[in-house]
Parts: sequence; C-alpha cells; structure tokens
Amino acid sequence: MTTRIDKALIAEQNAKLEGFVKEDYEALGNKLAREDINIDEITAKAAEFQIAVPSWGTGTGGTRFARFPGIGEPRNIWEKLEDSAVINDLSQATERVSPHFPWDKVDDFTELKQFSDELGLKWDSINSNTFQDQKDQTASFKYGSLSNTSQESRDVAIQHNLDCIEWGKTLGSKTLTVWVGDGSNHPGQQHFQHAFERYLESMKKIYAGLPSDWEMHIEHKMFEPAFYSTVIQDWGSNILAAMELGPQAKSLVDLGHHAPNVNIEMIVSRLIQFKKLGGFHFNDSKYGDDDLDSGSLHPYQQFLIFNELVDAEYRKQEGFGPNYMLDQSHNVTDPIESLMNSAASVQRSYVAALLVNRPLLTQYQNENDALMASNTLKHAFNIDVSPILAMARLRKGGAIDPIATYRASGYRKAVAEVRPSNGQSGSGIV
Ligand code: LRH
Ligand code: MN
Repeated sequence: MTTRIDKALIAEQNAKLEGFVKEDYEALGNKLAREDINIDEITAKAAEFQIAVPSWGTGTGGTRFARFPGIGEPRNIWEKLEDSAVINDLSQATERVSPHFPWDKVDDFTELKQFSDELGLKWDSINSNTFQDQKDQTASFKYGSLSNTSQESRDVAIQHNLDCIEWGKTLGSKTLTVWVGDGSNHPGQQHFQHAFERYLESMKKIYAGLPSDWEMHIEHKMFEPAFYSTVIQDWGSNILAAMELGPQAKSLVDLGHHAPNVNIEMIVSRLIQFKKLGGFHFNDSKYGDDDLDSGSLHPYQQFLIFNELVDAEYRKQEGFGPNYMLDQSHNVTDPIESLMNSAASVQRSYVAALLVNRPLLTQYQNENDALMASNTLKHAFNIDVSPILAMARLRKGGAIDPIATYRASGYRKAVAEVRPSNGQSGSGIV
C-alpha cells in the first residue's frame, strides 16, 4: 500500500493561498526589478534546486540516552521511500533519497529500484556503515574500521564499502560517502600517522572499486564516537586524503562536524578553490553534532555558505558541482515536517545568495569598504524570498504551504493505522 498526498488536496489547499502568493510575488518582482533582477529567472533557478533526503531522517531520531518513537514510524526502506515521496510531492525539491547500508539493505535491489521509480524518486549518495558491528561479523570495528590495527577488521570494512558500490550501481547512484568514527579516547592509544596510513591504504582499495563515473565523498568529523582523536577529524585531514586518493575523491562538509564558531564558509571556499568540494550534509547545531533542522539556529551562516557556492557558480569555477543533502535527527518533531521545512530553508539560503549584487560586492572588496561589502550581503539576506519559494513549488505542482497541506492530508494518522509501533523506546540516532 503506498499512500500519496492527493493532488486534488494540494490544489484545494493552494487555491486558498494562490491570490496572496501572486500579490506578494508581483510586489517582490517590482522591488527586484529596481535592482535589475528578473524575478522569474530567480524562480526558475529556485525550481531547479534539489536537496537529497537521508533515508534515516524519515524516522524519529534519538540520543545515547533515549529515542522516543513517533507514531506511524517507517519500519523499513520501503516505508521510508513512501514518506520521502510525500516530502517531494509537497516540497518539489527532494526527488533524491540517500540510503544507509546495512540499515536499508534488501534482498532484491532491482525490486527496490523499481519501487523508487514508481514513486518518482532517485537515489543519491550511498552511505556505508563501519561504525557498528553487524550480527556474525567476523572482525569487530570496536577499535576502528578502515584504520584498525587488525588487517581482518580493515578487510571487512573495505569489502562492505565495495558491496555498497555494487548495490548503488543497481539503484543508479553515482557516489559513495565514507564516514568513519575511527579514533581514540586516550592520549597514546593510537599512533596518529600509522592510523592515517592504514586508513589511506584501505581507502585506496575502495577507490580502485569505484566505477569511472562515480565519486567518493569523504566526511570529516571533529569527535564522537571517539572523544580524544578522530582519524578524519577536520577538513585538513579530509582534503589531504582526497588529494592522496585521486580526482574521484572529494570532501564532504557536514555542518555539525565542526567546533562551534568555526568559519565553515571559508572551508567551503578552500575546497572549491582546490576542486575538492564533493558535497554537504546540511543541519544545524549549537554545541556538538546536534543534527538539528537546517537553518534553525544559524540561518546567516547557511546563507554565507551559499554565498560562496553561488559565487563559484557565477565565476564558472572549474570542477564545481557539489551535492546537497540533509543529514538531521528529528527527536521531537514529525520527521516529514522537519525535512520539508529544512529543504525549504536551504533552498531559501540559495535563492537569497542569488540576489547578491556581485559586481558591487567585488568593487567594495577591492576598495576595502568593509561596511558596504558586509551590507551588500546583508541586503540580499534580508530580502524575504518566500514568494519565490512558494511560486516555485506552485509552478511545479507542489504545495504553497507544505506543512499545512501535509497536516490537512492526515497522512501521519493514516500510516499509523498500517504501521503498528513496536512500542520499544531504545536509544541511539535511529
Ligand atoms: C556521522 C553522520 C554520517 C552518517 C551518520 C548517520 O555523524 O553525520 O554522515 O553516516 O551521521
Ligand atoms: Mn553526516
């Protein structure tokens, strides 16, 4: 049974708001025209914007202390895809889903591909998992995976990544994302260089298994699950590994994997300059890897990141083509609502960055007019682009107000009737 949001309901809900959106759109269009900006060109770009949904984000997340399941939780990849289709039906910006193996592993990947095709969904980056031991695993990842001192553990981790590539080929994915929690909890526990050497030796074996049109995205993280050192702890170790491995290896920036107040937009600029920016895991955080909804705490930082991305597009930067994806944990909200909200938040940062007057910014930068340079960015950030986002969704057959339409659909209640909760609370991010 696949429950989709009825197109008639979307049309009925849109009919209530369409007049207001058109009014606001026209007013904004006039305002932007005064700055020689054609609103329809911006709306067309907004409509092309796509950000992938993490399959694991469609379920309720948790922490090491507890996970409090919501109702109608998706219990497997089939139901996660159904929910992802609802998110895309309403937002029209999330046609790609990123799976995590073995959490989403199935016996028949051709059947899974068929199912996703029927839902109008595509497959984004494949995430391997060598941060948990699987049942009957022959060698543990307790002391690491690709950098473990045990060749046996390294081989198990390498083979898992090669399997992920095979499964991804059947699904039509073109990217493997490798995040490893490898590291240490005590000074002296790990030899930093030897651990990195073992990691690179393992990654070279995985890299050799990449089809020629695939990329490998390396994800760095400051800490957790290791609490003293992490083998790929920051963008420095990340870009060194990507350069060492070859042109198909690039760096992935998960916003929550940096210490508070780190200048992430500058890291993005460096990765762009050296053609090593593979993609993003968008989320927000206040303290650690909180995996909160994108733009919920630091919308200006998110805008500044897109200012670097749009600048690269504007300068036609060679080797530029990053992948956008959400990576969040929804502990207290309906995951579908949070994912729609977050997709729109990231899309908003992109659209606002399109409104930056770049020739003027360059002039102020060359004149060291710091205040006017900063104001040029703030001016674009402060323009309310909501009419553009709503019009882009409306023109693509989506919902002007995705949350209101989703709630009006009663989808969560409907699926709760066919997805009995297992009643267990448990703990952990999924
Ligand atoms: C690690 C991470 C990684 C995923 C996991 C679910 O913190 O960001 O991207 O594999 O979350
Ligand atoms: Mn991530």
